[in-house]
Amino acid sequence: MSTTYKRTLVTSALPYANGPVHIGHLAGCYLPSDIFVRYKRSKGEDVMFICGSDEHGVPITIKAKKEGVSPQDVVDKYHKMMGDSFKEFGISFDIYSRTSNKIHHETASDFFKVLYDKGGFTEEITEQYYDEEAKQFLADRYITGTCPKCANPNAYGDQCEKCGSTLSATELIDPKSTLSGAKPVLKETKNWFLPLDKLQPKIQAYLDQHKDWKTNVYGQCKSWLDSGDGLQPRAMTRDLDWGVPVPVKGAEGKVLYVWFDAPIGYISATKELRPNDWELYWKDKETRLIHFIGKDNIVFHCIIFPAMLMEHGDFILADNVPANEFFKFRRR
Ligand code: B3M
Ligand code: ZN
Repeated sequence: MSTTYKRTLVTSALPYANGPVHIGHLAGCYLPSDIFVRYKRSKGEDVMFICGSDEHGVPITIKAKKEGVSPQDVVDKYHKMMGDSFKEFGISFDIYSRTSNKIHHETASDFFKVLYDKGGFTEEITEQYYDEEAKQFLADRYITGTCPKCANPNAYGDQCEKCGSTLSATELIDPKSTLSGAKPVLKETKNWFLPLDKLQPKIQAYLDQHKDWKTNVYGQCKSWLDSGDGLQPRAMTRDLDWGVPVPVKGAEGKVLYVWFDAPIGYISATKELRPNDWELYWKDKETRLIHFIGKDNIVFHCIIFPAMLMEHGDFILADNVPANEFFKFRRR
């Protein structure tokens, strides 16, 4: 848009702390954002460059179980490794923070509370697989079974890696918990949903102002909005013990959905870096916010995070979301 801005806030996708940085991520996200920021700095502009490790989510807990260590051990190891790599590559973040730190937990928890108090969530009871031996609800990745499409006996509750089908855990034949080997049972659980269906008109209006975004980005957003029934409510809490605890009575043993807390990581990292004037970067209309991301993260940055920010109020929304393909290198 043609607005004149006083400052720019640039965020780069927070990489998951469960493996090293890939060359494809550098080429697709971190290098382009670094070039952009260095250009702005060279012109003497006020620009802030934010990144950090995304330290929650199910894959980290699975890795920890496999290695016989705690999730905190996993993220400590990879947070350090990735931070060092970015330094060695000369990526010039103003801060490289992490989502397991205290300021992030507080910021994400408060953010949820604000939405909750405004009636911004709907409560829904759904049936989820539960492991009676391990006494816990099972994320889709913790369930294996036979694929209903290709009969692969080792399909996961979210997808079959043999035939590539996306699955839901209840479709698996002979499901098994990977925690105990037990047959999981369906059990009711309550979670909090962001009613994206009701927010669709506001999101539509926001996207309508940004037809100038890259074609792949704008196109993907359009196809979400225009698909079948449009946007659907999405659970913002999970039955899991690793993450930011849900700050609500009756939500014991539940954490915020990793995609709820991770983008808030941009805000908490800014707070950490600039405790006294971080709000200038997130709430002043003369700040231009830009998210550099990989193409798999488009819906979260262009639909879900803006919806969260709108519902919260006060915050500015991204003016651009450049998303690139991460290159894949394959041995032939
Ligand atoms: N960690 C996904 C990824 O690394 C996710 C990005 C979070 S950005 C808030 O591809
Ligand atoms: Zn299959």
